[in-house]
Amino acid sequence: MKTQVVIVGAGPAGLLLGHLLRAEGIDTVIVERASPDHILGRIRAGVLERTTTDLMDRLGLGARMHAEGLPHDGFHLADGKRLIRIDIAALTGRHVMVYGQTEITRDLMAAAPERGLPIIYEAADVALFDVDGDAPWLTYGKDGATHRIDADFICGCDGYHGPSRRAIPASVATAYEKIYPFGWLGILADVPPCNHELVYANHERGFALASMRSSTRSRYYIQVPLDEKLEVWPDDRLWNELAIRLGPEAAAHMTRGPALEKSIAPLRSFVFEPMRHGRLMLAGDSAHIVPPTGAKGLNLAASDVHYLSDALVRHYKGHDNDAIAGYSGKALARVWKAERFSWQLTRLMHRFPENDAFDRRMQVADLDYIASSVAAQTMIAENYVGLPL
Ligand code: RFL
Ligand code: PHB
Repeated sequence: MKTQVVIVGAGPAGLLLGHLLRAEGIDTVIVERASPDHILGRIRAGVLERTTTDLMDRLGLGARMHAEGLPHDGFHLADGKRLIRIDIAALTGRHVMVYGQTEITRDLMAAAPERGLPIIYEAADVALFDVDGDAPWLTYGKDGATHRIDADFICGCDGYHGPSRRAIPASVATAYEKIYPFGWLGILADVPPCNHELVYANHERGFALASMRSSTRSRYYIQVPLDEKLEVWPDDRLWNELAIRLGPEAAAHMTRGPALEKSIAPLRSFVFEPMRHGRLMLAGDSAHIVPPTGAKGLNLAASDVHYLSDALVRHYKGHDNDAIAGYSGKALARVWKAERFSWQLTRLMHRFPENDAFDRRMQVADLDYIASSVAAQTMIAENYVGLPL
């Protein structure tokens, strides 16, 4: 098979990119290792920046998001004594949208056939070839045969564990990484949220987050040690711990219910530079990871794809050969700012095993300062709502 652009991975980055290219008449094929059910069973992001919702609107695929999503004008930082409200609407004139990654993915997957965007699911052993030449290609296995796709460009949207980044020689790249000594244990339950906005809590016993997917479905997280086993957190113990860490106000309004899903995710900061090698471009988690504290991962995937689709359209339509070369620099400038914010908020809100009493007082002083300073709140709000493209 021959196409103009082949995309590896049908997560949010790959699906958004595929639709944006198809909307401009560029022939595009997506190859994805997993099945549609597997992809839609992954519970991940919940908070969308305007950059991300704008892309859905541009594609004419935002109707369900606007009907079912919840616009949020603010969120809270809890420090054990009080809730500090960050009024993002008043401070920035914008809001964020609570709408699950699963739902965005469902909308994009459902619209693919009618828009002429082929997605080859359950494609095994994807391998990339000649990415630094003029005619890159890839192979995959399906139905007992090996298939080949030739393309002008390969876009690696295959997440942190995918093969695309590994096709770039270490000699031309630099990877920056920070592994945190804890993970997030998440629970999804069909119960109303304890607060109509998100609550990020810094408690002596560790971080907790109260989030939601709708007015009847809640998503909560607690910080746990990296080697924690799910079995030691039956639902009752987890609800009790959430009530303690989120504080009395949230606990008073917290409804408990059976877990629909429970899982532990490690926290990592990671950036791979450059995001392009020859005719292979990386986008989303394949090139960078942020800890989830700033709700930036999916939104960074969307901003990468904004820059990348723009570069590919200018290449094909504007005959601008420099557009592709400029992609990595443009994307990375925004990526590093989101890395900074996610790292800073993670440090502010979590208990690190190596922290001593002084470090703890620094966190408390930081939160006190944020509570009293409009400048500090504005810094947080403008990053949370998403920096301009
Ligand atoms: P994805 O979603 O990982 O998709 C990559 C796709 O590539 C496929 N793939 C392959 N396909 C073919 N061949 C191979 N060999 C392949 N290997 C992998 C995979 O099956 C998959 O379908 O990456 P993408 O598209 O870059 O999207 C990134 C986001 O998924 C991620 O950044 C966010 O989920 C991060 N994140 C959050 N981001 C936000 O913006 N706001 C949030 O509130 C937020 N909360 C979160 C999060 C991530 C979390 N976890 C579990 C890591 C909360 C959590 C708990
Ligand atoms: C979520 O609802 O899954 C969520 C919300 C905000 C975050 C991270 C995750 O910062």
